[in-house]
Amino acid sequence: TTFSGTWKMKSSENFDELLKALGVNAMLRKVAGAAASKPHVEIRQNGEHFYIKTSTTVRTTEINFCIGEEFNEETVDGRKCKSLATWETDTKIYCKQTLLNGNGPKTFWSRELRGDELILIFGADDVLCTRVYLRG
Ligand code: RET
Ligand code: NA
Repeated sequence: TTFSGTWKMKSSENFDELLKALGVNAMLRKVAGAAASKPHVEIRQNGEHFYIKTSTTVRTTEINFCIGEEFNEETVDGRKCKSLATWETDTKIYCKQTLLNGNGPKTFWSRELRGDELILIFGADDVLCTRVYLRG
């Protein structure tokens, strides 16, 4: 089985806490939280190559990467970073992010297939946001 397919979010924990840890102000957190509650995710996996498109009404991101090869992306709050994804297990990708400019909390994401679900975790220092997706 692969990550390929379209995904709909079933639950989300701590997204607001994550944005707080990233320094996003209350007004923008409100807009971001509302939009991020109905994301549409499309993933195409070919072996170790991934394309992930995450769409919301206010922000859509697309990433293309290979496991073990550095790539450019943005943190959840939209800051440019270098990223490196590695297999943590054979069904879980761990991606470490390094900001290109300035300072901020240490950030990462992980994406794991668990049964029918895709578990996405965003981390900022010790704050974890967990988002569960189902195919659909
Ligand atoms: C920022 C800050 C500036 C204002 C807005 C934002 C919106 C972020 C959103 C993120 C969605 C993330 C998802 C992740 C994966 O599940 C950049 C925080 C509006 C909408 C859906
Ligand atoms: Na999401």
